[in-house]
Amino acid sequence: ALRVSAVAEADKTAAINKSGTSSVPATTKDIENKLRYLFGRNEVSTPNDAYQGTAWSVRERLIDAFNKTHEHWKKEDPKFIYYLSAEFLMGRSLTNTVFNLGLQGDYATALKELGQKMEQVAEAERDAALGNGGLGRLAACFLDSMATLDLPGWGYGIRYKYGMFKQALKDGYQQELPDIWLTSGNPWEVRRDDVRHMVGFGGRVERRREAGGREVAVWTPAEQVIAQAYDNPIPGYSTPTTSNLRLWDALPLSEFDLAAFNAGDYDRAMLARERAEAISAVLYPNDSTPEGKELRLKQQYFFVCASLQDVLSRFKATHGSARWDLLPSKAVFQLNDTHPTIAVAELMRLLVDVEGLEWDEAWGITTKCLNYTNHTVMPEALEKWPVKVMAKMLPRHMEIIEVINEGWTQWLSAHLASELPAPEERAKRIAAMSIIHENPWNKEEMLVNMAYLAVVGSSAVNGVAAIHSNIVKDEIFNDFYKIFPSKFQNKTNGVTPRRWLAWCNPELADLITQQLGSDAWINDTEQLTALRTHASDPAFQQRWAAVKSAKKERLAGLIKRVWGEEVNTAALFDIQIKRIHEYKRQYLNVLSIIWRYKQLKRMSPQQRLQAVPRVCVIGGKAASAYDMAKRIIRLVTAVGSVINADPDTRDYLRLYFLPDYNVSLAETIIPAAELSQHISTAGTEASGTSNMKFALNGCLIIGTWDGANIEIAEETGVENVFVFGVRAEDINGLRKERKNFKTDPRWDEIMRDIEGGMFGDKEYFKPLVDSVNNMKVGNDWFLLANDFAAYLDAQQQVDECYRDQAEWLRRSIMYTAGSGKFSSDRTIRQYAEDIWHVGPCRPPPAAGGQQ
Ligand code: BZD
Repeated sequence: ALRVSAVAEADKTAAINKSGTSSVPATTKDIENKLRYLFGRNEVSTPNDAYQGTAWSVRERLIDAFNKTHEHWKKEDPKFIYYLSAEFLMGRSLTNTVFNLGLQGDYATALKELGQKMEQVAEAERDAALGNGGLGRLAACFLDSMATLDLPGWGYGIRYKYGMFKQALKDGYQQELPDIWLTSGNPWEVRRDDVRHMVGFGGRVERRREAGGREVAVWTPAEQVIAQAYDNPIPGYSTPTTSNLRLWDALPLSEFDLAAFNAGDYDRAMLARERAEAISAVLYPNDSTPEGKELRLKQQYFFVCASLQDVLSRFKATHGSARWDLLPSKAVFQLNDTHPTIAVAELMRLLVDVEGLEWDEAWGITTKCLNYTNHTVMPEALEKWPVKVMAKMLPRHMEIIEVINEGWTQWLSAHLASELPAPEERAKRIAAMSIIHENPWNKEEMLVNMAYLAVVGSSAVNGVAAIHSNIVKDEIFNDFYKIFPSKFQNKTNGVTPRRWLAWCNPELADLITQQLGSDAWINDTEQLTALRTHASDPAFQQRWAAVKSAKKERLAGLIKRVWGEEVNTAALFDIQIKRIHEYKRQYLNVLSIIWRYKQLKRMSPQQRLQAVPRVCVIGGKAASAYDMAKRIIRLVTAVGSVINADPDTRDYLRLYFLPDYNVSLAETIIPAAELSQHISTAGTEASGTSNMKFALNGCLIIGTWDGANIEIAEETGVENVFVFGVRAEDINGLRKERKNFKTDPRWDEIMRDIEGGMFGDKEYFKPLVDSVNNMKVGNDWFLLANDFAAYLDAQQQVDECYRDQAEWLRRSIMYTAGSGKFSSDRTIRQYAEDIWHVGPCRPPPAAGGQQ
């Protein structure tokens, strides 16, 4: 007989027991069967059991939708988008899949029958963390929107065995643990044993003359691996469309070297296998400085080569090998940053060496098919590979890049002849725009500039927020912009309103739906503007506040689990969650918390009663080799332990570092946030996307005039945002004058406190203090001292506003109401219209389906 957990009501248990399995609804039975036959477990007794049974059951519905969509797309043969990205930060899939497919009723009831709650069951899933941060999560939001908008398109990437490391704290310091996410199987993927491609590395290139007299390059790689496809179906919301994320796993050509094995050399027998598997083994945990390791280039080429072969072989199957001129009308590739830029050379190689096209024809096709998105302006983040490394690993590609660069610089020379008649001037400009150039720090070394290769090889180049796209045009690629102004575009980022409001904050979503009279805002977020007229309505504000309170309670529960401490849920919940980086200035946040603490200490108990209580939360991972970022984490935990233990102030101020920030944690934290911090030095954060998620959930922003903060302020009303700090156009001047800058006395005091050991660990914090205090050019690069006083003022305004709860709630509603623009549906529509030139292609509704 079936045993259900104690939470199930007695009558239900009786009903099930009485009639055996026959009264159990089909879905319940299916969940049990999956658990029984796939895992050999006879009862659903834990949320994890329920998760496994449910996920494997949902998977079948998902695959049905996937198959129907792809049958339809095959028949219609529309133009396809291929989103090439080294990272897809998908997070959990169960809730999103169930809701996007409209199956929540079925599964919620079935789980209830089994004595389980959908919410808890969903928590048993491990995050798919195949990305670092913003760039990877953007790719995931884009897949959701493409499917929801019925756009034929796939993501292509790497199936890392180990994703983003898990972060733990040990004595307040970051510790990195491996992310072993595939151990209990992955119900959200389908291995395609019939989809495999060979990928080669190294070796040599020879010339051969073909029968017709044409000279061809023949590349004989020294090493070959197999790219094995895994498909991850991507369900759209409120549509039968279910698209695909195809990820590649690297396998050895043969299980092991039999000759070596027979000779008794077991280590050598396994070597090729290990080398191959290393390629898709682990995600590089760096989110801003490129990892110059050969293995990283190998990863990039591995997934690009497999993906392009895959697309070209499907194209050939439909259109034969004589109509390559049609390729740009059937396929468009988006390069997510420079990581897949080797695609420029690889597409040329496939068209010229393999398919036998003439160079010029191939170049015309290649540049029509490719587009490039830039995500960062920081010079050290722009990827460059030593020519030596590239030539050794990808000898044919290096030749192709050299030929591309020759053609490019020759063309430039002619193009610039009238503008720069003096030969030295012209040579200088050409050198500055050359794809291959000297390493400025080591004249001996030549580098391939991947961003320049992407710009030259693409039809469109875009930044990810208005200010960022202007910096792309006016600074980092200005020489290119002057020559090809129409190539450069802006596509302000967006986030999916499904995951980031409807599914992660169903209480707020229900309130909005009730107020607007329909849930149509979920795929038409512009409808949220109608909330503006209710922003000052006290009754609506009260209901709005009740939702926020419930979410704060939940976050308080999480803090309790992690830190063992109760927090005051009437306090202002102040959050900064993102990768730890000097430019994002978590350090500045800590400095202001220290100042707040010192002020509270100086007050009398009577005065303190007037203070606005705050619970500050900081979360984020530091790249393993980023020493300064790790020191910042330690500063947060050290300051937190002093503040949280102080009986004088602990009712008014807390600081907690929440370890292992990831997509799922964001889904809990963001709905509970009242104030969120986006305080990067102006001109450094390309866009930011968590700012959009917070705004969507009615969270106020304290931020600099940077990235998408600017556009959020425009939509929300700049008077509703706590904006502070220097502007991007003043940064260069201020950096030069930094040594003459007179720091605020409050700043000096705090620096003395940290140096003097107020938070312990003074030796460890010394480099942090020095990084912002030695008044030589280049120090305090991110201008914390310049923004410090303005930041404290803005924090003061936050307190004043919070005292007036009606005003705070009005603003909170205005943020959600102003979020319409920041749906990734809008972003994707703009890519589809302005860059991809791809239209929707919706499969017919499933028989008996809800859509
Ligand atoms: O991309 C981020 C930017 O910093 C954000 O401002 C922006 O909102 C998002 C999305 O456009 N960039 C990254 O996340 N970059 C990386 O993660 C990364 C990863 C590997 C190598 C280099 C950068």
